[in-house]
Amino acid sequence: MKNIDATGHVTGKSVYLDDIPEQKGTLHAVVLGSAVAHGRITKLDFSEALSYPGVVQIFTAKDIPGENQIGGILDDEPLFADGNVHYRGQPVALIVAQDEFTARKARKLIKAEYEELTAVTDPRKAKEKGLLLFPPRTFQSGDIDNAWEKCDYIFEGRADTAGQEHLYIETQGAYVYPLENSNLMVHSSTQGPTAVQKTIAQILGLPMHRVEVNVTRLGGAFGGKEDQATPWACMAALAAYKLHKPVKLVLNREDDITMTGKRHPYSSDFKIGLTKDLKILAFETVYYQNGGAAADLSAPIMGRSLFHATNSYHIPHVKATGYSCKTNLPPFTAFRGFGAPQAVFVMEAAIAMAAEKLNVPASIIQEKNLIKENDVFHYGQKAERVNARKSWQKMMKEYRIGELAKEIDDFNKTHNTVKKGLAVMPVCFGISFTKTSMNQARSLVHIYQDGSVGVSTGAIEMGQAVNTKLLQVAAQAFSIHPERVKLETTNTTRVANTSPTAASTGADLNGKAVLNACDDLLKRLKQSAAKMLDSKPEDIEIKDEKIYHANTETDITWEKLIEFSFLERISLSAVGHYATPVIHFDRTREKGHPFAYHVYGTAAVTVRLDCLRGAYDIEKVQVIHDFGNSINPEIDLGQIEGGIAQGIGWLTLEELKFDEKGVLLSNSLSTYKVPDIYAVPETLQCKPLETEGPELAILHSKAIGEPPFLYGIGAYFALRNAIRAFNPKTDLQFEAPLTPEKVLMALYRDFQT
Ligand code: LUZ
Ligand code: MOS
Repeated sequence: MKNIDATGHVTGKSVYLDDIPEQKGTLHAVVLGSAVAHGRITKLDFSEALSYPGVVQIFTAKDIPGENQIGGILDDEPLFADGNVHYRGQPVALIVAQDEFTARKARKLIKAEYEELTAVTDPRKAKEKGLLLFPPRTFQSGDIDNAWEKCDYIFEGRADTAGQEHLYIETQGAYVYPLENSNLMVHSSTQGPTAVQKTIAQILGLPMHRVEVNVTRLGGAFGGKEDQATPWACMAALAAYKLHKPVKLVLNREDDITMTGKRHPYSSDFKIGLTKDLKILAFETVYYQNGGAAADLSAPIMGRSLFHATNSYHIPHVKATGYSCKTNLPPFTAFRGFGAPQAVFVMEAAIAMAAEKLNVPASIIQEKNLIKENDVFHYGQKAERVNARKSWQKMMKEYRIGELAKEIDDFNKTHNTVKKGLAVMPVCFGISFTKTSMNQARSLVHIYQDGSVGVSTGAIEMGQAVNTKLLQVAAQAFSIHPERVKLETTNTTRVANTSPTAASTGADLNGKAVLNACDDLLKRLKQSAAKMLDSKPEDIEIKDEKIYHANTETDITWEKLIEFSFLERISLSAVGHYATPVIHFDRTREKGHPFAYHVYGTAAVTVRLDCLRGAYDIEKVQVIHDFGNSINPEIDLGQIEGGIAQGIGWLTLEELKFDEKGVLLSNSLSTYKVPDIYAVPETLQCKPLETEGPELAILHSKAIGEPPFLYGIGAYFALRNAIRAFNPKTDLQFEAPLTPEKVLMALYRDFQT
């Protein structure tokens, strides 16, 4: 089954926000962001801007009829700055004009002055000053304090990862127009239409039912639109509501990069204790998360870091503590992996340090400590249907990694200025929103009189092809041709109270809700077929658009059955609801069963390093991935490839840099290097670990969105091994990204010929 969007994408006909035809009289808006990272607004003079021809109105905090508040979890984030500013780019005002060019011109004519205060950009400094977004949180298992004396080796270190720009191709934006009675129609490029609806209602002081949010698809999101699509929709809605005019607000790339949050930078400490036979007995870590200027999703992101503190390993004594630190940077937000990649990097850094100090390959420590069936994760969930070791072993065997390691050793012995490095990267990712209540979804399925089917869900199509999967689910459930099924836009009046499409759960939650509605409809259809055939519903089956009675094909087709059912006045519409069973979590003890299941896999990453220039290639990434029973292997492979490229970019190329005054220096694609075709692996092989797949995965097809991102972390450690093959004495901190510049310096630090 091909991605149903493939032709539209290739021919440029797929509809994104900016392709929606503009209504007559549409106005355009741009946002004025704070020029300083921390301060007080002392002057805001709009007079010149307002008198510029074509400018309609300028809105600020005082124009908000409801609450000036957009915080999704904590009420700590105003839509427009109210006197104080907390990061550079923080929205201060909205300029609305007849066209975007005029609005931009007018923005330059605004006279804004600030009394600048000291900006904090470093999370550890923020922690010292007591600037925390939330109280710290600790996950603990075993008895860490008494474990250290049982360890034969103890190593301590620090590991830092930088942030990451989402770089969705479609920037943030919204288009809002008033309907009758000043109700609002909102088109938004959001992963969370309900969040947009709810927050607009709060900003305008309206009940939610007066705000309709519609989403066709997004040009990428990666977490950046889980809740940071909301403010722009609120601003457009405010202007549309106040002016009774259609208003469009689409950020250009520069505004988007400077005003929105990114992946959280983390600075972390770790301590790892091992026995003589290389069992990890104890692991302690402290994460200093750079949260930015407002809470946003920092708390659940820290939560996921704590859950993934031990990656795919079972460690009997664990203590992980997280500080969400408040800094004067844009509020950092969800990004593919949602805090897990940062934590997994720390775990792998600890293992790498132990391996280097003990002069053994890291893979020996990794393999020895992989989690096994019935081990208990440090948060209390028992590990079931564990595929950590199986995927490891299959990877070793299928790709002959033992031989590869030897070849690389030989290569390094015979080459002086080119070195190779290998790293093995096991992955374990928990599937479910960590907040149990978010694990619910609904669908609305209509069968039309002609037998065609319309499916609405809360899932957002953002390029991951969730709509294709949902279409497959409905077509399979009814056993009808996929062409009979259409995926409708995501709309809050058809499917209400949606969770964002996030946490890799889009296909699982919404797919189960679709199945549920289809099952209801099937029950009704079987009753009606039984009536047609003067039989019992239990004896009816629908297969390939034919009705079977007692396993015998009849001359009743799907179309005939639908027509008959309609005339019988049977409802051909159903709402499906799904709430993940089994999961629960107790925040007071930090123990429970938060995840429906885990996704496992192992990758081997080979890099080739030019030791004269510091330039490198990712030669090979070889993966065994646990798809369960993939519903669409090609789409899933696409997610693996994209995730790996994005992970490699995060740790080797993308250098998100703010200066000490909180100014983003890497604010364009000329200063922020993202992976291109040359940065992706020359060879990328991925084979499935053949498993049944859990019942809680949609049709046993495991969630795919986020887990593969973690394979990219292997590139960092492979590169590190290549550097050390050239210069074993180098003092190389665990500091990502490992850009070519840093690689070059590391190659020649304390270099001895
Ligand atoms: N979003 C969220 C997520 O709200 N909760 C989560 O647990 C999560 N996990 C991954 C990605 N987004
Ligand atoms: Mo996400 S990081 O699943 O929005």
